[in-house]
Amino acid sequence: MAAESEDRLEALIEDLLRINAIKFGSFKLKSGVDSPIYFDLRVIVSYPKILGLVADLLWSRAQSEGISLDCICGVPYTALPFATVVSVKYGVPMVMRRKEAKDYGTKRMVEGSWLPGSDCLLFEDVVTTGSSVLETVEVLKTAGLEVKNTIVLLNREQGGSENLASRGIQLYSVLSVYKVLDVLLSKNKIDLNMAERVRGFLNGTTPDSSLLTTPITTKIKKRLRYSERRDIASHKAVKRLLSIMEKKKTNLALSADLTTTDKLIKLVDEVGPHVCLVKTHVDIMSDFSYDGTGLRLKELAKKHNFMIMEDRKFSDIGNTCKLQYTSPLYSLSDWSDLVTCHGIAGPGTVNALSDVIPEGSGCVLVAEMSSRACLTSSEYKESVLRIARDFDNVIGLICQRKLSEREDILYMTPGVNIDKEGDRLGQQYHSPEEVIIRKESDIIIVGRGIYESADPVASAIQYKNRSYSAYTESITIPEH
Ligand code: S5P
Repeated sequence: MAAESEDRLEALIEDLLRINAIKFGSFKLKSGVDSPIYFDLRVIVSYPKILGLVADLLWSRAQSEGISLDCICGVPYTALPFATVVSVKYGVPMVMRRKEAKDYGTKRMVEGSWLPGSDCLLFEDVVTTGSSVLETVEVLKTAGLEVKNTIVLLNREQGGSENLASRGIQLYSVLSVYKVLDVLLSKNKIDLNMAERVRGFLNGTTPDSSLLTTPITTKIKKRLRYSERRDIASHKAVKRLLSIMEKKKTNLALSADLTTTDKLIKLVDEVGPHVCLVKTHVDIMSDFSYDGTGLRLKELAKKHNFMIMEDRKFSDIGNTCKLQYTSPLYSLSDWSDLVTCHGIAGPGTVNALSDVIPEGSGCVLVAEMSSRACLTSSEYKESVLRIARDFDNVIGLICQRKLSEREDILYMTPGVNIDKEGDRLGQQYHSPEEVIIRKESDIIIVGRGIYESADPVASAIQYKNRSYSAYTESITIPEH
């Protein structure tokens, strides 16, 4: 998923149900097949607020993917007003595809003004197989426009992406049909029976085959296994962490926020066998020393096979961060594999750290925070994602959910606790299942849930088992 505000997406899904743009029941499709779900997004045009929200979400998806374009076009008719509103709101030139050629005058199939070879971004309301996108692409190409990217409001996940990719067109979606089901289920707008009926229909039924241009190969979006992710990843640290997660069967990170070396080393030695990563805050310690703390942590990392992330949250201008990272007081590069970094100062921070972080180590960018009323707006998250994309040494994100489609980086989520909903200082907690299954994150980061428990090892095992089972559950969706 792109870095859209989850709230806006959930609000849109509820609005679409309210205005009958999404319907549940029994509907006969063109193919004669009975479908338990039906989308009619044409009605959106009569609801200006919803239309405005749709335009915002489509445009922000284009921005977060960094799509370069000269103009936009909506597949007629439903996506035509979507493109128009984007054009007006964001000052982007638009071209308009005619459905029928005029029988007098110019006989043009595309209206507007553009230079030959201009990049045109296409918007569509719903994609099933992608056939209507392809039809419009052909017309635009004939008129001298290039189309490499399409953004769809709702992807039915029935082969459209693969079909378009085979024609060189990348499809991005704002919503997937599975997301719609999850949100409506969580808000009690549909019951489990209906959700299962629709899932069964989507997984097991061939869509309107008369519309297919190439055979469907994938009908269900399957979560990739750690081993598959490892093959996709290019950064050594990502490969290493995924290998540890697979070998030790753990996606738990310990946030070892203890203030003395003795306590820290004892906890890490006990819990080390159960975690893939230990996260530290050296600046909260009263007695940190390079030999006494840093190097001992490094020995334990070797002994128990985990990686170390110093949660320094670098956030200053590049030069200062470089000085902080290389300060001999901490010698971070000698014992930590990863460091966290904010995006607030722009790309300069990561850029400066790239000069000093050794090969095989990397940065984890804080894109989203767990604290109440934090300031990580969707625009901010999108900018952080752009920085992550621009720098090879960014190996992952601190976030509350899987914020992008990228599979070559890791999504790590703090704010996890089985017993509490939060603390008195604004921390907000979720369960391991919520984070791994519903929010599709990779790693849970747990601090007080482990080190403040009466039996930290037993608690770590409990978090590990629940979080890893959540992962195995989400990769074992049956394929059809
Ligand atoms: O958004 C965030 C980012 C981080 S890195 N929220 C967080 O809580 N963290 C860190 O995760 C925080 O600094 C602390 O070290 C840990 C959470 O600790 P817990 O005791 O609340 O589990």
